[in-house]
Amino acid sequence: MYDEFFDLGLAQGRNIFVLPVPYEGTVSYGTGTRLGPEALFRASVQIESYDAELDLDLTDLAHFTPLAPVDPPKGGPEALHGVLRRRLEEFDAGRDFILTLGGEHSIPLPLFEFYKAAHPDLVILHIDAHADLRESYGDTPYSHACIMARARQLSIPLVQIGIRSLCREQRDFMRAQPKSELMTMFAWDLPSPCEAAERVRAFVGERPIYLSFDVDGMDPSVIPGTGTPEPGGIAYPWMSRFWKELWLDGMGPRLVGMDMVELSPVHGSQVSETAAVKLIQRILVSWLGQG
Ligand SMILES: [Mn+2]
Repeated sequence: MYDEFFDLGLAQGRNIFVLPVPYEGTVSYGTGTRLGPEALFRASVQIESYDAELDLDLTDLAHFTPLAPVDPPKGGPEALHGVLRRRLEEFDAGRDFILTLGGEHSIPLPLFEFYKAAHPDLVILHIDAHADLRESYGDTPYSHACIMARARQLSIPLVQIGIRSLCREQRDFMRAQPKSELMTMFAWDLPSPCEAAERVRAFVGERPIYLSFDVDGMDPSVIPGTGTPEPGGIAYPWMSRFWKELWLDGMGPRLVGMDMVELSPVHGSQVSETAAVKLIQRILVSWLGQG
C-alpha cells in the first residue's frame, strides 16, 4: 500500500521522503484521518504527473522515497511526538525533504522542531480554516487545535492563509503578535493569488519555509473529506494559481519540508484525496520547476 507514491520509476531530480503518519488521537469531530495517508498514496498513482499549464512533469523534477508508516502509539500526541522524534534522528534537516502525510494536525510539531534546529530563521506557511492558536484544547496543549501556538512557542514566524474559524481568545492572541511574526490572510479577505504570493514573499524574504497544509483550508466543495469542514474556504483555481505565482520565474522562498494533514477519505468517493494529491503535485512542480 505504501510502496508507490507518484511514479517511482525515474530516479532523477530532487529526492522527497514520504512519511505516512496514520494518527488521529485528538480529533474533535469527524474521524477517519488515520486513513488519509493510504488514500493519498492510492490517488497519487492515478493522476497525471504532467502539469499541463506549467508544462512540467513532476517525475522529471522529483523522485519519491516512501518511508515505513509510523505505527501510532496508543495515547495522546506526546507519545506520537516521541516516536516521530526518534524517526527523525536518521535524517538531516539541512538536506532532507520530508513530505509528511497525516493524520491529524497535531502531528507535525516534531517536524517544526527538526527543521527549526537546522534553519533557525525558518518560517511556517500555514494553510488552514482554523487558526490553531489555542493555548490548550481538550486538556492538552498538543491538540491539533494548538499546533500553531506551539510553533509560536518555538519562536517560528507564521504566515496563515484561509483562516475563517477561531475563538476570541485566538483573535486576541493574533492581535498581540508583532506584525513581523504573524501574518494572517483570512478567507473572507483573500487578495488575488498574485498579490497573496507577493505578500508572502515580502514577509518571508530570504528565509526558508516549511509548509503545513491542513486540507480544510480548501473549500469543502473541493475537499469534503475532512473532519472539521468549514464553508467559505479557498477555491481550487485560487490555490493552484498561488503556488505558481509564489515561485514564478525562480522567485520565492526555499521550501525545506511540508505536511498535508486532516484528510479523511469519504467512502465511495475519491474527490478529496485526488484534489489533495494534485495540490501536492502543484506545490512541488511550482517550487522545483520554475527556477
Ligand atoms: Mn483545520
